[in-house]
Amino acid sequence: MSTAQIPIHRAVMDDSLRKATATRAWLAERRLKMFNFIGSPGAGKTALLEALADALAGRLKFAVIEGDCATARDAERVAARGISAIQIVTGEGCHLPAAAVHQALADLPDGMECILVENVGNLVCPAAFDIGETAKIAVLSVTEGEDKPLKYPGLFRKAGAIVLSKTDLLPHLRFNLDTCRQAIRQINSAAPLFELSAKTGAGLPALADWLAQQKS
Ligand SMILES: Nc1nc2c(ncn2[C@@H]2O[C@H](COP(=O)(O)OP(=O)(O)OP(=O)(O)O)[C@@H](O)[C@H]2O)c(=O)[nH]1
Ligand SMILES: [Mg+2]
Ligand SMILES: [Zn+2]
Repeated sequence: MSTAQIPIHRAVMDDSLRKATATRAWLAERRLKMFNFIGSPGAGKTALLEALADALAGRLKFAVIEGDCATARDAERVAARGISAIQIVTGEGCHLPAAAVHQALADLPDGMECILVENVGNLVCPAAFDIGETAKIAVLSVTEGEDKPLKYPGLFRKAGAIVLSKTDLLPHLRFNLDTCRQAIRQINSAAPLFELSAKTGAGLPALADWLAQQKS
């Protein structure tokens, strides 16, 4: 049985990679950069994009691509902040396929400098699928526990930047910040770590600076 499954899997991955490569070329032609935000359901990805609408205003013109199994709620939240947002509904799909992202690019407004993609809430699968992004950004919230980078290392290993979100909640939790930092560094010693709260705005300027400074 497994001999029949391997070529199918390979064909799917090859097709996905072709679409990601096409997206990378599309972005390069327009000197656009694209960041792929990945984290668990409820980690605070949309809240972060909402906060970045203010933090990046006048510095980096960005549009958003949202991925969710159902509803256009996240795109509506981002659009309410004056940001162009396209919703991809994946149904039972647990990650954004490269083809869907590539198709969405055509509907983005002109004159953008950056695209921020919020992937389907999932700590595992979206990390396995390249969508042609400039970098993946792992989003981990303090309510998830400090051991998650060790238990789900794939995303944290591949991330070009790591966000530790909801830091305003730290006084209310049993969460050891140093243990979490060590866990992150055990998996990825190079990626910048942004400890922030989308609610209070603490730590947000450092991430905004990093996004603005990245090359396309
Ligand atoms: N205290 C606090 N709560 C936050 C913060 N960021 C997000 N939240 C809350 O966390 C919950 C989930 O936030 P979302 O932004 O919807 O999370 P998400 O990662 O986009 O969720 P999915 O799109 O469903 O995967 C909401 O109730 C937010 O108000 C934060 O910085 N501090
Ligand atoms: Mg969301
Ligand atoms: Zn998936």
